[in-house]
Amino acid sequence: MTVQSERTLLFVKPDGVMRGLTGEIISRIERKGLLITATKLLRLNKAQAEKFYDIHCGKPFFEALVTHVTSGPILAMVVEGPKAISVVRRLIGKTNPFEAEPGTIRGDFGISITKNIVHASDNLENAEKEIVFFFKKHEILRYKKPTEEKFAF
Ligand code: 3AN
Repeated sequence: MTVQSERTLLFVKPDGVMRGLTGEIISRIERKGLLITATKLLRLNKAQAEKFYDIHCGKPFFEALVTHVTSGPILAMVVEGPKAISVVRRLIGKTNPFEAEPGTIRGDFGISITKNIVHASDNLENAEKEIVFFFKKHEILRYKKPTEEKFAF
């Protein structure tokens, strides 16, 4: 069976950055065996946040979501690996941290549905759109883990 390598967009929200959880989150991604191929610390302005979350425009939580995500720095990254989109979604857990399983990022660290620590793309189409939203092509690197390289001894 061949498993498709995918790329997905993950960002640590301002609550996660300001609570000092970026290292923990990166560590979980790395320990799972996924590859981080781009990363950037930035702060979204209101227009950017509204564009990123335009699918939620008009929903009752939209304003709180935009307010939170623009309240401080976020750490965005491109994550690659076998079935990366669904694997990362499982690592982060359900949207509502009160329902997210212990062992997931939201289940372990979240206590608010607005401040739910991380965002991750939920399907292939959105992943590609979201990667382009944050990163230019040249900012995404290609490399292999040492364990995947063939070494000459
Ligand atoms: P996810 O981030 O798990 O993909 P989405 O895309 O449905 O979830 O929602 C985007 C963000 O909007 C969530 N991360 C969360 O912060 C916020 N959100 C979603 N649903 C609610 C809700 N019912 N009440 C408050 N905030 C919500």
